[in-house]
Amino acid sequence: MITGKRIYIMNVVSFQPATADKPITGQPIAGTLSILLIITLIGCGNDVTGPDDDDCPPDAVCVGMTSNSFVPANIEVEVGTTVLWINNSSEAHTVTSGSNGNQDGRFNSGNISPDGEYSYEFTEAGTYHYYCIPHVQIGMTGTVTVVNGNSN
Ligand SMILES: [Cu+2]
Repeated sequence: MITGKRIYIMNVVSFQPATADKPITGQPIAGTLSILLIITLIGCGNDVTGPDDDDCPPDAVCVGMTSNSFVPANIEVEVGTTVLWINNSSEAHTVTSGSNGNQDGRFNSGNISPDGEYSYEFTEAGTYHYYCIPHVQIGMTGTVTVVNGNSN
């Protein structure tokens, strides 16, 4: 019993230098937090999807949605192309045709939840402006320019 107590005390005493070392052991933790922060920032970067994104099917042209923008905002596609909007952000968005917050009635996705998608096939040449209803006032707008394909 007495030996056990002594061991206990020894442990407490030997624990003391470990506590003094805390700033040193704290550095790797801070480093880990920095790495996590960097990963988080890179993760935000991954929200930016586009035509080359892995989530984009080979037969579609894709536009990503960040928290406040379409990426890329302006695209040009050939007639008959299906454009797929992918919401990789943490906010709900809409893909609504029209400009300056005025719908033209051509298409409207309704709310697209995070991880949600919306697609629309453009069957006629022209310039199609669209916007996100919740975020149009902070400039979340885009344009799809549809051109006649080259007959090879
Ligand atoms: Cu939005």
